[in-house]
Amino acid sequence: MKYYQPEIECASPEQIRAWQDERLVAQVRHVYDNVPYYRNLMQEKGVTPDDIKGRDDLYKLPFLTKSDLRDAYPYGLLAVPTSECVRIHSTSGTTGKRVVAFYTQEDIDLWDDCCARAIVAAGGTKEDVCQVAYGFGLFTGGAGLNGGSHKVGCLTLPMSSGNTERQIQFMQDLHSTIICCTPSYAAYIGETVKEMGIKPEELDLKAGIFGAEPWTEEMRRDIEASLGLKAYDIYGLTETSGPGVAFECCEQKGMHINEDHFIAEIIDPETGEVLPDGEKGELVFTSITKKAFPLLRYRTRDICVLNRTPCSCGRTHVRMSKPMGRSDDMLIIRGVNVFPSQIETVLLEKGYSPNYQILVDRVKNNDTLDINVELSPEQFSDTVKEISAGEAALANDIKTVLGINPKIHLVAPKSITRSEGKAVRVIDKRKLHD
Ligand code: DLL
Repeated sequence: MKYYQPEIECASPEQIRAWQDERLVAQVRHVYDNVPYYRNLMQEKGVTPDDIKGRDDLYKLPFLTKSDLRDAYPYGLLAVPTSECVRIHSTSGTTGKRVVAFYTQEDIDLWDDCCARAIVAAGGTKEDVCQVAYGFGLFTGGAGLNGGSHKVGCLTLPMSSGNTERQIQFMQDLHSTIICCTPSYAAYIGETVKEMGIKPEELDLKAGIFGAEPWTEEMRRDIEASLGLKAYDIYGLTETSGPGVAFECCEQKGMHINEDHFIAEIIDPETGEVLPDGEKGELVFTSITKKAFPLLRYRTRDICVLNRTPCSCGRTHVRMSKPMGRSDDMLIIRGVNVFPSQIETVLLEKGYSPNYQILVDRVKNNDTLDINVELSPEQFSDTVKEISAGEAALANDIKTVLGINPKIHLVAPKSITRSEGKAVRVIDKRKLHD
């Protein structure tokens, strides 16, 4: 099985556009009639459902942002009666901002289809044993991949995250072939596999479906080596259902966005102007099939690029690049824009582990950048001289990329807390002083 829904995933661009035009018109009407909050926004902008005749009119609609979601919390953006909703999910709240999303049974069904497409694109079939080690509960990761795995017909292990040795035990006993979790948790499982004296080739894993947080190509290679699998990226957010908005195919040159359910735009985050395909900017999504919580022109804050060139996998849906950062997690340190992924790339290229922590502070009006980097047991050395030389060399490498000088602290193995879900890698203490 190469595609889960070939007639949709490989539809002609004209067919995709026709679906989008028709569904958008109906969705705008549905939202206008049922969501007073958004109707007010449209009225303020002087636009009515009659002005929206298709995708080309999308730009006329107002944007929605996370602050709208907070203002309308919890029921203000719900577009159907609660009696028609069957489930709620919510953001993990790593940034303290809670978003509550609602689903009808049909919404869940379509979401599961999106996740099933991702699993099949990673080579999944009904012969596979799929271990879902994303968190279950309010977080969308566990439920989404679990639903997708059922649709594909995989033998599904709803493990949730944590209890790493038990994960590995099940992986061995049940011969799991696919693992789904955050990339940072995959790296942790890989590390534990090694500590338990198990070789990657002794596991049956063939594919991993990793997402929910930024990760670099270097991290992909590390995880692939430590678990003996091919690692695939998957993207999504609670506001648009969860994982499965976009996913990687075997070509791994960007993630195909499920355009029969979502219209993607790239905008300039400063001006809100729509940018042409190929330009870098903030990703904006319009859900055209969701009924309970259908967000129109939702600003994700994720910075990326769209690519419409044909993909040799046969899928015709537009591809998005890996998010290059979020417009709201970009750090400005001594006036310089810094994305945590830039630091991670240098660390992994230089042979350090993905266990690190970035600490930013302000001392006497000057920004400080400290990076704790954990050494592997092999790298760990007792001589202060060697550690200092390593710190100086790494500081220099990072300065070459960022243009500012960090203070590096090479720390002992296992001294940085591992993540079982989304890793918290940046601690910006300046926010506490402000
Ligand atoms: O993280 C949904 C998800 C679960 C995606 C499992 C993939 C796998 P939220 O908790 O609402 O939802 O966080 C959404 O996470 O706006 C991105 O900034 C980030 N993110 C999600 N997937 C990726 C990815 C889930 N593949 C926010 N690469 C998004 C980079 C990602 N960042």
